[in-house]
Amino acid sequence: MVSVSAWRLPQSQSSSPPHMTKTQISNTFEQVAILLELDGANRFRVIAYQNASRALATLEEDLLSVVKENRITEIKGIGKGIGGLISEAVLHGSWGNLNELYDKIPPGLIQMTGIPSLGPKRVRLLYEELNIDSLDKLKSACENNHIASLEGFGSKSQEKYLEGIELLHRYQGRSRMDIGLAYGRVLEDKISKIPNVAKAQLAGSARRMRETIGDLDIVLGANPEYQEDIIREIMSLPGIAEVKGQGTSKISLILEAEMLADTISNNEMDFALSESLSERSSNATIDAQIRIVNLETFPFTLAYFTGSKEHNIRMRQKAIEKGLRLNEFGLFSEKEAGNKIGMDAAKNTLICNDEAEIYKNLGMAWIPPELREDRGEIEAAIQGNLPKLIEVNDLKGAFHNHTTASDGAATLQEMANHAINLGWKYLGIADHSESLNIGGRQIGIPSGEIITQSLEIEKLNKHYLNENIDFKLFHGSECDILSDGKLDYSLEIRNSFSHIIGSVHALGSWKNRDESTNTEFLIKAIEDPTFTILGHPTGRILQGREGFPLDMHAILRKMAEFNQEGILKAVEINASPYRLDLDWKFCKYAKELGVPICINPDAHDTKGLNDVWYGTQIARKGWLENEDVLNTKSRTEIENLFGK
Ligand code: DGT
Ligand code: CA
Ligand code: CA
Ligand code: ZN
Repeated sequence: MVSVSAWRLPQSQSSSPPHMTKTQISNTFEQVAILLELDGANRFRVIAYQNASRALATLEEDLLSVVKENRITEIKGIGKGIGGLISEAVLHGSWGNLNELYDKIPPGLIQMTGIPSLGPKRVRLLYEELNIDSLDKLKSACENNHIASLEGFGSKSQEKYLEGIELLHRYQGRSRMDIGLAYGRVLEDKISKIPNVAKAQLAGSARRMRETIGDLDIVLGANPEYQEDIIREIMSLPGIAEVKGQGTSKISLILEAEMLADTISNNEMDFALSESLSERSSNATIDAQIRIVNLETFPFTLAYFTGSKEHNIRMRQKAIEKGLRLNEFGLFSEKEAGNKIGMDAAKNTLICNDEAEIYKNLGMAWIPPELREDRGEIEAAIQGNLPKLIEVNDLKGAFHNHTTASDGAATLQEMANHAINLGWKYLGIADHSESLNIGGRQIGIPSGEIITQSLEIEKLNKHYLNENIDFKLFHGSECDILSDGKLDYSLEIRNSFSHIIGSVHALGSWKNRDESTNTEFLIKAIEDPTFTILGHPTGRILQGREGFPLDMHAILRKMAEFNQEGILKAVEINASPYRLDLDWKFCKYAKELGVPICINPDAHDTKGLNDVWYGTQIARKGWLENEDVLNTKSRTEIENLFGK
C-alpha cells in the first residue's frame, strides 16, 4: 500500500556512514520507479529502479562494506548509474538529482496511485487527457462520467476509482480543521450531556486551532463513583466505527460520519458549521482519545493534553525554576514528590480550579490555547503583554469573493444579501481575470464584459444609499499573476477596480522554479501600482498539494516598505479550510512589520462567506489583533486606503 501524503527523500540521521540503510534505499527506489512512471519516463529506467529496489531488499551482505569495496555493481540488478546513487546515499546521505523528480510530480498524482486499481501509467493518462491531478478532480470526473469514454477505461473503472477514493479518505492520517473541529465539537457536546459528567472539553491540536488535526483529545472530569457508568454511555454513542482501546481512565475510538448526523446548536461554531460540513466529512473518519479524571485533576490534565508538547516542556521548566513539578495530574513540590511519579507524586498538589490558576502559580497570565506553540507566548504571559486576539465579529466585510460572473455559484445580489445578514458593512467582489482557464474552459471575466458587473454594482450601491442601508460593494478583481510576475488585464482595466487581489493560479511554472526566482517575480507583481492584496500566497491545498517555493519573509518585508510610505499592500489569510494560506506561522512577522492581513473567505457561494470563521482562528493563532487585520476597518478607512 502506497502512502497518501507527499513523498520526501529520507534524510540521514547519523553523522558518519552508513547514512542510509538497505531498507531506506530500497523503499526510495520503489518510490522513484512510481514517480518516473508518473513522469512518463522511459520504461527501462523504471524497470531499472524496480530491479535495484528488489536487489537491495534481498541483499544479505552488509551494504556499507559492499559500497566501500566498490562491489556494488557486482550485485545482480544494479547497474553503474544506480550503483553510484547507492554509494552516494550510503556514504554521504544525499540522493544525486532525485530531488528534482520528487519536487516535480504533483502530490495529487501520488495520492491517486494509492487507489488499488489505479496504477501510475493510468494516473498519467488521466492527467494528460483530462488534467486530473487530485483525488477531488478524479472523483468529480468519475461522477460526471468523463472517464468511461477514454480509451482503455470504462464505467467499471469509474466505480472502482470512486470506491478507492472513499477508502483513501477513510484512512488518511490527518483531518482538515473544519472536519476535525466538527467531530471534536460534536463529541464534546455529546459527552458533556451524559449524566454526571461535570466537565468535558476538547484539548489537543483541535483546541489549539491547528490547520490540520491528527487525533481528537477530550478531557472528561467526573466524580470517581460515576466514571464506570459514564464510560458505558460513551461506548453507546452513535458514530463509533471502532474501539481501539478501553480502560478505566482512557478510551480510544475511531469516529465516523454518523456522529455528525444531528448538528450542534448554541455554539460559536454555528457561524461556520453549515450543512456542507456533514457533506464534507461524509467519508472521513477520525481517531479520538478520551481521558477520564477526577475534578481536582481536570485543569492539569486539560492543560497537559492541550499541548503543544513544546509549550508543555517550557511550562515544566518554569515550574522547575520555582522548585515545583508540573504534570498532567498536578503542580506540586519537587522535593516532596521525590522519586514518586504520576498520580502518586501529585497527591499533595496545589489546588487549581482552572487553567488560569495553574498559569498564575507560575507567574503568568492565562495563555489562549491558540498561542500555545512556544513561539514567545510564555515570555509575553510573564511580561503581561499577551495580544488581545481578534474575534470573528470584529470583521466588517471581506474582499476576495466570487459570483456567477466567474466561477461562483451565487449572484452578486445573493452574495451581498448574505454579507448584509452577517452584519457586514461592505463586501469586496473579486471575480477571476481574463486569462484564467481551467481545463481549456475560460473562467475569468473578459475585459469587454467587466463593465456589466461594474454597472450592476453601481446600481446596488445607489440602492443601499437611497434606502439608508449601511453597506457598500467594492468592485475588485482577483487578477492572475502570470508566470513572469505581470498582472492580467491592461493597466487601464486594472485601474478601474477598487482593489486588486493578485493571485497565482497556473502553479506549474511556479512549482518548477526555485524560491528566489519565484520571490523575484512575485515582488514584481506586488510592485505594480494597482496591486492591493496578495491572494492565497503559496497556492497550497491542505492534504492536497504543497504550495510553490517562496521566501515569504522577503515578500512581507517588501510589502512593509510600501506600507511605511502609506501605500496599502496587504496579504490575505485565505480562510477556506482547504487552504488557510498565509500560514499562521508568518502572521506574527507580518504584524511586527506592519503589513496588514486580510481575512478573505474566497467564497464561491453564500455559505462560503462563513469561512471567515476559520480564517479568524488562524489569525488568532498568528497573534493578530483587531488592528492588524484590514477588514476590521471602517468603510471610510477602507475607501481611503484603496484611494478610490
Ligand atoms: P495532533 O493530534 O497530531 O494533531 O497534535 P496534538 O497536539 O493533539 O498531539 P497529541 O494528540 O499527540 O497529544 C496531545 C497533547 O498531549 C500534546 O499537544 C501535548 C501532550 N503530549 C503528548 N505527548 C507528549 C509528550 O511526550 N511530552 C509532553 N510534554 N506533552 C505531550
Ligand atoms: Ca491530538
Ligand atoms: Ca492524541
Ligand atoms: Zn483564487
